[in-house]
This record gives sequence, structure tokens and C-alpha cells, in this order.
Amino acid sequence: MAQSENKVCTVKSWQEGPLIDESTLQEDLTRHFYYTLGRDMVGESRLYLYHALALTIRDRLVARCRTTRQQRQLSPTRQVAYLSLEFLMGRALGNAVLNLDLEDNVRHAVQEYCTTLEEVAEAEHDAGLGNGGLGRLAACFLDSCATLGLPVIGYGIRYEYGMFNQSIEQGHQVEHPDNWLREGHPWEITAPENTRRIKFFGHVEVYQDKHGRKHHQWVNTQDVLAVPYDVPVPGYKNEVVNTLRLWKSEATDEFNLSEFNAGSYTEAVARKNLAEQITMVLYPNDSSENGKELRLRQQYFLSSASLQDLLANWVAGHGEDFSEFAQYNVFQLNDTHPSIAVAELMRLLVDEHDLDWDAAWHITTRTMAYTNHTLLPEALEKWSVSLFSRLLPRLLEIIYEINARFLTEVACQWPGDMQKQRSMSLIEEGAHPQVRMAYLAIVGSFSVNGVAALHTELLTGGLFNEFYQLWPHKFNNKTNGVTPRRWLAHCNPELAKLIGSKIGDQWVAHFADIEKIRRYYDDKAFQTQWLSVKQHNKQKLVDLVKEACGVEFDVAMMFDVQVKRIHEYKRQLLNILHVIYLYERIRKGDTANLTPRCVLLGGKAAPGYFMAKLIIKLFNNVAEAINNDPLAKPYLRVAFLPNYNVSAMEVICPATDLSEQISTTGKEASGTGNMKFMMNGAVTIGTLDGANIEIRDAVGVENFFLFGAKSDELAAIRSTYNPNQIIQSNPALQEVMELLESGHFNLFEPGLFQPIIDSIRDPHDQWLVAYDFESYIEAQQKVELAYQDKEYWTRLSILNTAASGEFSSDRTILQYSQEIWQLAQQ
Ligand code: 26V
Repeated sequence: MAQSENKVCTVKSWQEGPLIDESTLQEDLTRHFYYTLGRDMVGESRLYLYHALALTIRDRLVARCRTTRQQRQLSPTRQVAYLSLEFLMGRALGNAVLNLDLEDNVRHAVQEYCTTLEEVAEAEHDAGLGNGGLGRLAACFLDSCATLGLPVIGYGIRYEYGMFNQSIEQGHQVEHPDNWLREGHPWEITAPENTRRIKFFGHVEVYQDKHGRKHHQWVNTQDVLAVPYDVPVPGYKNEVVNTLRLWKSEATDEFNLSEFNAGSYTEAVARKNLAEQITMVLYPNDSSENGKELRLRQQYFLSSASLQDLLANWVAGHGEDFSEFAQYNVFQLNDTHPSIAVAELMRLLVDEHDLDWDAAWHITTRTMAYTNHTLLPEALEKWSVSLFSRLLPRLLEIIYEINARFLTEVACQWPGDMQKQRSMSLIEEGAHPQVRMAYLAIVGSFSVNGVAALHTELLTGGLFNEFYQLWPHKFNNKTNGVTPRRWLAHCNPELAKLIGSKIGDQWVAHFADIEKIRRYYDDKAFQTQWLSVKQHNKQKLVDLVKEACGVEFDVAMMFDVQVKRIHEYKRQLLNILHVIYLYERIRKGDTANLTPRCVLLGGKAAPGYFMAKLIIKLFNNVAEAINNDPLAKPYLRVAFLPNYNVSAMEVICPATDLSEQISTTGKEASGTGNMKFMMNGAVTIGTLDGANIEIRDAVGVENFFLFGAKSDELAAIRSTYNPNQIIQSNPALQEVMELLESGHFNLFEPGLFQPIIDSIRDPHDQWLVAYDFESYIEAQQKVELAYQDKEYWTRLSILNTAASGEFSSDRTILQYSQEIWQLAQQ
């Protein structure tokens, strides 16, 4: 043996690592700029300075991440893996600077480069690894878990291309790829030593061991590697840094080599592409994408890699003894997207770790917890049995076995009721049988939760009622929340400072404290300051709208905003009808009581969603007509902000006066934009849907502009719904429809909006646009009056922020922690 191999390694341990604190920040920035990145011109692009600063901050995150890990290893407790196909993180720099309390140092350091923190931060691409609410919720949850010091690790996919970028051309949405990694992603650190191997295709062989026990071997598979990239998640001023582990797919080496040696170079390269395809692109939330094989591959890839990761860690610490595994691990499934994890955990425990079925099922059903995020039938995932049997043959066998045992339980509960067995089966029968993923998630989990009170009621009373009857104890509600760090402290620093001047800064980490600001809602001087902050924020949005849309907004007018994914149930169409109604009034000279307003709409339509795209086009055509009409200018300005994303919302929500939350009752599971607006002092006009109900209760019914049908009236309304009659009997709506139908907004494109007109007039219109029009207009008129009284409106605004305490994701996560995860109190 060589001499050197006997030597004890004397490399410094982590405790003795180089000094990393505020005092060395300036030096580190310079070092990264000059040496890591090899730059020397101070005037060089902001991008390099951003990278140097990100690396400087990352050093500090890495140090804390290590300490966090070390401390947890010293006293192990139960930990949570949050499994999600989406993490909509947005930008990381500003958030890290805030949470590490480095703002003053960083501002000082970048001054040397003749620029500002804000300018440098603009160089960062949004990490847009999510569609909307569900993905952003996962990001807010990670922030809250780290802030509360909870041992929670996020597991997701490192998509090469995130949510598509949207531009507007001739009023139409055009999609562009989001190549967010092109200029590098300085926050991530890869851990190739933790690479996992994922199986696809192949077949299952059964053999008996010498004790007569049956074993299943999934063989002849085509394997793909999962390589982890770790992104640090800092808690707010508490030294904790958690991890978000994102998996990238890569081809295995031997796979390439064997084909290569057989002379099939091109085939080998093609297969490499196939493997790398898995994490290439985030699927848009689009029912036309349902059933796509690549999406199922992504789901299994994430689930298998993450579970293998956790099991490998367990085995490293405990060997093959899984008796205490369930005591130390929880898996939270973010919707059904990772629900194949239920079957995969069974496979890993039974096939790869030799547990018997019952022991494995005991562990699975004590570690899995499922969150539902939608009641829309088209969003409930089903996968064809034939696809499953080809792509994941062993998983299908396991699902059948779970189902057989489950149906025995159903038969015990409802003896002789075959219909029950059919309706609750994990397999939907028919010409093309399907696996019902939500049912798999429910059967395999100890907890099933909805995301707002009404949503959970509708789940237990409707969609999942049979399961609720069988296992009422599994079901619970966890009303969503958003992180007050990003959605108030970071995005609205002026308001944060004003709040701080009155009630101190405790609220940033203890958001229930925000209620203390209520004391000042009648204080004139405070109101003046509040209003002045709002005006500043509005000016920033004016600049953004001018630059992005070429439309002049005016801070003196009311800012009326609806930003969210474009979907019929969210009823951007109702908003447009109101805009047309206002325009009609202006054209008729009926402007006596009209409050001047700027209407802003933003959001992406799924690329295959025809109606959503047509709604964008209609809004843009209406905007064009209004903005070019000098009559309208003093009263109404209308703009569609292209490419709505997390960073845009950081400018939009602090500047908004009126928050539009106008979905058809029963359709929006919770909503979270509603909470961001509320925190920033916007007043809501909304239906009794999702978390709007709780928002209205919190702020007081007199401080919320309610309209629309109630959820318990819907069945009766739908059964006799006659939109044409409603239109006929409502002169305002009649005029709006006439203007729309006259082709006024599509002079050169006859018939363009016919599908929209037809949908409003359709007695089967699920979204009840015509039904709610009248009450919407009435509520808008109340808004106008309220806004005209500046003092009254400012009071409303203060009251909204003051009442937003319960919509912090810290509250939500504490509830998950205590009621589902049962984590030790930190
Ligand atoms: C479905 C699909 C199907 C095709 C492939 C891609 C894809 C991606 C996502 C989805 C389901 C999305 C469900 C969802 O986003 N729900 C939203 O969750 C928010 C957080 O709980 C909630 O505030 C919103 O009300 C709810 O719509």
C-alpha cells in the first residue's frame, strides 16, 4: 500500500472554514468578480456583477446550510419531503439578501461598481418552474418552513425550460421558450455522488426464494439517471438554510457504450436525447396535455428519484431496519402529480428492501399525505392502463394489488354494493381503462387536505364523498397562505418601512402582529403616509406598463387589476364585459359619477387552450379601441401586461387599488393572488369562492365588495339558466352584447369573437358570466363611490393589510406541521 494512503486526512473541518460574514462581503464580491468570473471592467454588464453577488451570497448560504444539516444530524427528528412537479421560485437574490439581513452591506458593496442593488437584481432570470398558484404555493411553503426552522426538503424537477415566455403580437399571445439556465444558475450546487437510477419499460419476472417467498424482478429496463442540483432556501434571520433538491435526467453511460460498441453511434445518441428529454420542459397546465407519456415519465422520475434518495439516507443511518422509518419521515404530495410515489414506495420497500407487503403498506400509509388543489374535472389526473403497463409494468402490478385489497375494504363497508366498488376503484373501467391517480393518493395517504374552507367542504361533500364516508379522519383543511417576506417586506419596502415605524419589525416573522397596524387606520398623518407610499408604488407600475404595453396609466386614477392564469372559470371575460360597459357609458356621456380607472390584465393562456387565447385577443382589441378614443382617456385606460410572472407581481401587487377575484363560485380552490393583494392594501371585489370567503370574514363584510351567485344556489340556477333572457331583461348587458356583436372590436376580423359570444349565450355556460353580470356591475359601482372618498378608501386599504395576518404561509405551515406532519415543536 502506498505510504500516502495511510495518512490521516488533515483537511480543515467545516468548523474551521474561512471566515464568511458581513465584514468580508465586499472582498468576496471583488474576488468573485475578478477571479471566479475573470472580469476586470467595472462598467461591464450588470450580469457579471449579479453573478458575482449571487456567488458571494451563496457562500454564506452554503455555510449556514452545512450548520443546519450538522445540527439536525445531532438530534434527528421527523422530517418532511415536499414532493412537487412545480416550484415557482422567481428571483432568489433579493429574497436571500432580505432573509440573511445583508441589505446594508450589499448596498454598500455594489456602490463601488457604480450601481444599485435593484439594478443588479434585475439581471436575474425568474426561476419559473411552475404554472401558477400551485407552484408558487410550494415556493412560499419552502420559505415558511425554513423561517420556522422545520426540517423540510423540497424535491422537484430541474426543467431546462420553465414556464414559457409570453409576448403579444397583434393582440394574440405568442409563446417563446424560457431558456432560464442559458446564462448559468449561480444558486445551485450539483451533488453527482447522490445520482439515482430510474427504471422505465422492461418487464416483470417472478421467482421464489429458498424460503418459498415470491419475489418480483423488474428487468430489461431502460434506465435513466437522476442527478441532483441543490438550491439553498434561507429562513428569515434565523441562520437556518434548507434545501430544494431538483433532479435533472441524464443518460446512463453503459447504455450509450453498449450501443456504441455495436456500431450504433447515432442510435446511442438518440437514446441519450430520449433520457434527457424527461426534464427538458415544464408542462403548461392544459387539459389538452392530459395523458401525455412524457408527463407520466416526469412524475415517476421525480417520485422515484426522491424516494430512493430518502431511503438511501435512511439505510446509511439505520441499515435495512425500517421499523422506525415512518416515525421519521413524511411525504407531502403537491396534488396528484407525484402520487405514483405511493406505488413506488411500495415497490422500493417490497422489491428492493425485502419487506413484506403488510409492513410496506403500514409504512406507506403512515408517511404519505396528499393535498388536492382543484375540483375541475378536467384537471383530475387519469393515466391509461395500457400506457402504464408499457412504461411502468411493475408499478401497475402494485396498483392492482393495492386496489384488490382496497376493494375488499369497500365490500366490507358496503356489502353487496357493486356500484360502490366500481365508483371507488382505482381503475376506471371501460373500453380504455384508466388509473385514477387521486384515488391512489387518497387510499395510500393518512391525510387528505383541501386548500381553503369551502374547497375542503366541496371535496368531502362532493368529489371525494365516498372516501370521506369511509375514512372521515383522513380529511382536513389547510387554507393557503403566502410568505410576507417576499410579498410584503421585499416587494413593498416603503410600506414595510412605514409599518415598521409604527409597530416595529416583528411582523415579518410573526405576521399575526400585522393586526397592530389597525390602530392607525383613523390617524390622518398615517393615512397620508399610507397614500403616499401607494402613489409611489403606482408610479413604478405606470413605468412598467408604459414600457411593456406603451399605454399611459395615471397614478391619479384607480388601479383595477386582475392577474392570474387565463381560464374561463376565473372569468376574465366578466371583467372585459365591465370594461365595455364603462366604455358604453363614456360614449353615451354618462360620466357624472364615473371614477377614472386604469384596468390592468395579465396572465398566460395554456398554448392549447383556444378560448383562453381568444379572451386575451378580445381584451387587447377592446383595449386598443378604448385607448385610441380621446373621449375615454380621462376616464378609462386599459392594458394587457405581457409575460406575467413572479417578478411582475412584485411590482403589481403593491400598486393595486382594486383586486379582482371574480371566479365562478366553487371553481377556484383557494387563490393566493387574492392574499398578496390584500397584504399590500388592495381592496377586493370578489365572489364567495375559495379563500375569498375567509378574506372577507377577516376584513369584515363591509370592507369587501361581494357579488355573484352563492355556491349553494348554483344547482338551482344551472337547472333553469337562460342567459338570453337575462341579457334581454338587462339593458346594460344588452348594450354590451350589442357592441360586442356589432363587430366594433373586430372590424377587420369578422366573426372573430363569435365563440365568446356563443359561450355567454349558452344555457350550459358553466361559468355563469351573464348570470353574475348585474351584481358585478352593482358591486363595481359601490367600489367607484368608495374610491371617490379618498379618506374612506385609504382606511379600507389599511384595514385590508391589518386583517391579512392569517394569510401568511407561516400560519398554514404551522398547521401542516402540527396537524399533519406532527413535527416536534421547534
Ligand atoms: C394540471 C396539469 C394538467 C396538465 C399538465 C400540467 C398541469 C399542471 C397543473 C395542473 C393542476 C393545477 C391545479 C392548480 O394549480 N390549482 C391551484 O392551486 C392553488 C394553490 O393551492 C390554488 O390557490 C388555486 O385556486 C388552484 O387553482
